[in-house]
Amino acid sequence: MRQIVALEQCGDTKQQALDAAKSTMDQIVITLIVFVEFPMARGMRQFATLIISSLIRIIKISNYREYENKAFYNEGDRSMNQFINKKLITQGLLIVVSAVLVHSAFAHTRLKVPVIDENAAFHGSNYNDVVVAHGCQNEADGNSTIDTIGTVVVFPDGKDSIITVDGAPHNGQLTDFVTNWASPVTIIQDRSVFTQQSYIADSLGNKLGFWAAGGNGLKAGYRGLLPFATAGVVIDPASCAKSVTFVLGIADVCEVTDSNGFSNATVQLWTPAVGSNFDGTGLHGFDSPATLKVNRTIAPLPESCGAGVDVVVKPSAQQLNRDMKVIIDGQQIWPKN
Ligand SMILES: [Cu+2]
Repeated sequence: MRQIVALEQCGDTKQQALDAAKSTMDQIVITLIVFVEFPMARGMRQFATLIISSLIRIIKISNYREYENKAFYNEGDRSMNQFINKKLITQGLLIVVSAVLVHSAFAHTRLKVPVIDENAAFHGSNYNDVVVAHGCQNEADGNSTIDTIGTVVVFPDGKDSIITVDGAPHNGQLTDFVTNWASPVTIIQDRSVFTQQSYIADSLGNKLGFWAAGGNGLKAGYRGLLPFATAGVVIDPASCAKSVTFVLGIADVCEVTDSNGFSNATVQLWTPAVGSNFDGTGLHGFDSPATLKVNRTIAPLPESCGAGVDVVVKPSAQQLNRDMKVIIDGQQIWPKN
């Protein structure tokens, strides 16, 4: 039972996962939690390395405890290591296979196509979906059994956004790397999940996101695809960017509340923790946002750039506070004022 609950709550912290491992010696469940906790945007290779090293560490902890339980204590370190290594080999394959299976079954809300190529400025667009992964968690057993009634999706505006270059803060503008970012989102009309859709735009009319709500909503236990297109993104040929990753703010709303009413039962917040009203500190999905990575594929890197740099663009707290809203006929519906 404990295992099932742990699996359902894929946003548990790694420390919670480790604590559970220590008490139950249930390596597989814990491995899965660690697996889904890391954001995909860091790149698959780095991701896999992290997972494998976490796996080995966790297995070692629990094997060591098993070793202690079996009272091999007095035989010294050598027999302990032999015992642990033998166990590692027999457990490793099973765990990796399980982790891959469960990752696909218990993902957070993400974009269906999280990595795209650059696209020609005036003609291109990339078709995509927000994949709403699960509903909200009821308070009785923590399972995700509460239906989703709406979703709000916001891209960084590129004006007051938080930009990093290879992880270091960048004091310049997004235009140092991407020259045509203004109005990235086009809604694709679709009433299959929610019956109403509308743009979220800035005061100049730039379309920075959208919300979708209404109708019967998304039944818990089902997945929802919310289709949209992004405009062509072109990386400045003179820049050293080999990729630009846009971090989104997404809210899957299960019950309309004000921000004081945010809980795992009322909303799932997939936002970067930038100090906005939508950080969701301590809630499921904390600081685990969806991302759209645009790889440089048109102009080659200038030679002086060497290997090039990875740029990450997050929306500012001010932008999220301004834009993460559902407004219908001039009236703010979510969050409640
Ligand atoms: Cu989740």
